[in-house]
Amino acid sequence: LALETRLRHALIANEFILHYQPLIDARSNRIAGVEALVRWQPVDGEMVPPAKFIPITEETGLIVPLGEWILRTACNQARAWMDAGLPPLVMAVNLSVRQFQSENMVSMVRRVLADTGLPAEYLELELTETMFIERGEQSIATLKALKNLGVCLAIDDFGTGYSSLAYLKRFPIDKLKIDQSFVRDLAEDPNDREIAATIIAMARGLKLEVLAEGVETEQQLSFLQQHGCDYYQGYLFHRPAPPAQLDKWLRDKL
Ligand code: G
Ligand code: G
Ligand code: MN
Ligand code: NA
Repeated sequence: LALETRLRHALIANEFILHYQPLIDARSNRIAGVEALVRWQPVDGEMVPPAKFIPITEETGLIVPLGEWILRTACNQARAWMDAGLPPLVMAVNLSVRQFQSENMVSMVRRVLADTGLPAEYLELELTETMFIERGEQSIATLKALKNLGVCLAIDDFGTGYSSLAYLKRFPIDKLKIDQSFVRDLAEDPNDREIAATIIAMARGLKLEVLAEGVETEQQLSFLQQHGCDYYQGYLFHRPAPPAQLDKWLRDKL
């Protein structure tokens, strides 16, 4: 069967699942939130990573209903953790370009927040720089409408896009997520150290929060600490995991 047809069926058959990866607050060393990461778990097959199917869902438009399912499931999970008595955590959800540019995006987010009862301040939407290259004015309008809902806006994979930095002063952004390609070789590559340090300094100057992705070693962590990074995410702390596996960790670390 064509992959597109299998993916449409997978959405109906409820074969998608979300894993969650903790985001660590540098000051308290506790969990500030989690990022939702989608996987496809066919009933009779191996788990498929998003890189293998998200691009096809983007091309076919299936990302719009899938993206709504992801947002709803993530917000429900955040609400469930809250209702279970855990201190509130931020739920970070990735948006794709096609989703961001779809007509009813803002009303969809508003509806999901209302349906799930998650306060907007606990939802963080991860955007990418490529979303802003075209349709600049339209992007600003969408971002402002999202901000007006009360959600947080983060730039994912920061530093890898081709857009200009001008959007940083015009768009209502709250957080930069330093792409893991700059974190990976921090110990060996002086250029990466310079780039990471500069992004952190720039974020501070612009009064944005900054998170480093892909933190795997104590050495990377210590460099980022010295430069005043606000949040970390990476295998050093926790891999993306199903919610049941995170429950105990969340109770200890929140
Ligand atoms: O989860 P992984 O660990 O393999 O994620 C790989 C990439 O897939 C991420 O960098 C992200 O761009 C994309 N991705 C993962 N989950 C989602 C999601 O829920 N929505 C969208 N649009 N992209 C996602
Ligand atoms: O949304 P984004 O493109 O940032 O997706 C994050 C991706 O990074 C996911 O695929 C996730 O599984 C992966 N990831 C998270 N932590 C680490 C890490 O410490 N090392 C590596 N190599 N990948 C990571
Ligand atoms: Mn992300
Ligand atoms: Na990223």
